Amino acid sequence: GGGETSVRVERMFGLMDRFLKSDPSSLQKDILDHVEYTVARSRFSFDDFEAYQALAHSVRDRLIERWHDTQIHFKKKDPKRIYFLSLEFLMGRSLSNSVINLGIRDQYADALKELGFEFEVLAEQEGDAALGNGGLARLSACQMDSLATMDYPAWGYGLRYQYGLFRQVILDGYQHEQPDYWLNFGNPWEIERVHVTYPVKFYGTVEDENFNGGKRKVWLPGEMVEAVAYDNPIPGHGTRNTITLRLWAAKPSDQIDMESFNTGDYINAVVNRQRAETISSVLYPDDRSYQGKELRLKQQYFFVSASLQDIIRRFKDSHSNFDDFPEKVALQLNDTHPSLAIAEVMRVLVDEEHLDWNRAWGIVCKIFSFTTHTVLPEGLEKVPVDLLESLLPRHLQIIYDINFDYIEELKKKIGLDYDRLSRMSIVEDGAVKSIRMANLAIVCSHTVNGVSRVHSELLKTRVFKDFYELWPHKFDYKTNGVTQRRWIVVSNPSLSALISKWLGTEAWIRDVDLLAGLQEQAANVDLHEEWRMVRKVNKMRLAEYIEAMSGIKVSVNAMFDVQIKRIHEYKRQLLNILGIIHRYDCIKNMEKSDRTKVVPRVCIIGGKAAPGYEIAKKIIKLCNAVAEKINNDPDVGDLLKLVFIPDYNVSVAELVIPGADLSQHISTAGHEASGTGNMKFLMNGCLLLATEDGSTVEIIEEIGEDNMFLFGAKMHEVPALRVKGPTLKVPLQFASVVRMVRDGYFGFQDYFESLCDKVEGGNDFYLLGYDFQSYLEAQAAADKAFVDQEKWTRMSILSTAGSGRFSSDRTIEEYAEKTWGIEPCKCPF
Ligand code: RUG
Repeated sequence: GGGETSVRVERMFGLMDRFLKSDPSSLQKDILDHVEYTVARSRFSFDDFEAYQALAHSVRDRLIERWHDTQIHFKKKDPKRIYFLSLEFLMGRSLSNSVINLGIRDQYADALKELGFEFEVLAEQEGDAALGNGGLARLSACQMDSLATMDYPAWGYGLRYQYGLFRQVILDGYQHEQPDYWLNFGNPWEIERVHVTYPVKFYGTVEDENFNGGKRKVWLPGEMVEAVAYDNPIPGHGTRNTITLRLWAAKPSDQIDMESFNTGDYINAVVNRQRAETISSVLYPDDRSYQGKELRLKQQYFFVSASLQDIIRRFKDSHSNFDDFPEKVALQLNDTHPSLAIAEVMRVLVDEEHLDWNRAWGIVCKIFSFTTHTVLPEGLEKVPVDLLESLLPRHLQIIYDINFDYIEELKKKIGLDYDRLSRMSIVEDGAVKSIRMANLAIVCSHTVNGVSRVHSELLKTRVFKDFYELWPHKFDYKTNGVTQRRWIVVSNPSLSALISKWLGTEAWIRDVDLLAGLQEQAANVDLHEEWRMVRKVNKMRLAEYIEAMSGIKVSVNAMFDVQIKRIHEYKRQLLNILGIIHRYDCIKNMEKSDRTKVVPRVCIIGGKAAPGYEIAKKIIKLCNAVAEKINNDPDVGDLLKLVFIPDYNVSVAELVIPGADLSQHISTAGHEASGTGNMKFLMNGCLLLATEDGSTVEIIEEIGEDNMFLFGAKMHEVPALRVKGPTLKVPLQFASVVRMVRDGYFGFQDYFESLCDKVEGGNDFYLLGYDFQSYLEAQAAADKAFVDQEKWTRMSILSTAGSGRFSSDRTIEEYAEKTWGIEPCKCPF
């Protein structure tokens, strides 16, 4: 009876602390309990890694508590929710970020100290969660942090790859890839939900079935796998809200295929079932060449299907009419990777929920929004029709039907302009007939956005021009942002403390516009002194890391000049290296007495090349070959060092960015959709040497061009320069540094030949030769500014002060208000 239940509930409440306590002795007891009972080591003997595990579990308990409350609160309030679908999330480490967002970092540090452990040392034990390639994936992670902090009712959905992005090992200067089996030692930051599973179907046939006097389509799948949820709680800062990143893992289906078990080949039947797991086994390490691989398509559909089943189930828990769906659900497509979701929603509504086609289409048109992250039309995904037909036969039919209706409408609007119709079609007829995923996403989404203002301009005037002319209202831009929690508070604690001290508040951690308050102090000598001190400490930390990793000793008095990002021709790491060769050559040819005037530099380059991207791999080798030469040349000494940091990832970035004086964002204008590294350096008071590309254009507007070092062809000049290509005059210095590489000055003459060919003889697509002169001038200006430490420090302070606009809090607020139509839903404390 009711009385009995309430006695039981009361008893349960009595047994429970409402909130886990966070005083030092409670934390110590928790940690030791986890050592003993979770990690199963004796509390009298455990090492740093075991201590980290126990610590992580104790933090996890606190996360779970908040997470439960948040989910219950969301359920009760039933607000409109945003579902962020992304095939990639680069979360990096979770420990420091979690305790900082929970507001209990100092308590943990004190508690650990008494037990004889350093918080920072234990934090170093954690490996990165690297379920993504680069900018796009880290952006998703920053946005999750902002969604949680700003109390939005949000869910992230993605794939739980068993192998994250490969580990990069450098042997003899060459990149080698090793698997990242990141789950080897368990993952305390996720919660396995063995009961949250959905079947996902593949292959098979589509049949017509009689239904209500008419016909309907039934998909008879040929394969079934199970998607199991793994929940990663994402805590907000200064709020109890803790949202969910739900990642799916593939497991063999519970529905036993009797056929294969009855053949008597029991072992093989089991082994076949095991193959299901390969779907979520490995992240594709190539961030922009789509090869039409079946496994990739399977991954996309697998995560989309499981996520939508989950989303629809949640909707149906409290609603019975699908017409209300758009009032409760917003679906964000992070690039084209999840765009099969469009066909899947149609399939579920029509085939399973039996809505008529038009009603379903009306719903679909209101729920999807699409972000594209690329500039190049060839960067857009295409799926061969044959592949889709065999893997997802019903989805292909649906896409054809969508396309048919859409093209009919289009003809009414634009007439029979067949060129344009064929460009705008979702289906591409060609040698390989294929589905253009971007076109599908544009046609079916209510908004399409680029990730910086100039990127959006390119979309409107080039990449998606036809669509923009048809639906101008669909297009807008949301300039990317990064979270200051991770990129200042977690990774640069001394700068964080300094900022709070000078602003007299910590409120900037949630309201980053307050950083502008530093502007008034930009000339204050006391601030200058403290600012330089903080920067020096960070440089010392970085110098220690460099020495430990490469044996190279660097001087902290030198300018630390950093370029860290994926290796791509358009990002022009090669321009950087050729500039370094030029600097080296100048020093070599200088009178000894003149060398005292040289501003010492430590050039740091880091980044991974996609395993199949030959030229990018050669760039890495060249960097290492040049480093070998320079670093061992006694003529040069501390005046110039070159360091290639292996296995660049989120936690390496957290160490390198605070220690950088100068950072390079030097893509050929018109190629970087946005860039987000520039924002992280800016926040940390690092000066930018950059081209006017992507979001850098907006950074210039915030801090002024005097506050950075700009160079290079402008975006509108690039197309004409390319046409002129072979007739362009290239500076002598450029020819001469390329000659050094060609002539084998750094060894490996044959190997580098094709690399040199890429930038000479009219092949210089990315305009390295054309931009070289102005690049060297920008570098010289940076040297000059560095000598004047007061000026430099002022510029540095103004960089941080002007970085407010580039917080992902601002980006997320724009999405929430303009695109998703959602409101905060704050869980009471
Ligand atoms: O290359 C872009 C960056 O410019 C951008 O800042 C980042 C986040 O929007 O996304 C990167 N990107 C693009 N990563 N993968 C792609 C392929 O579409």
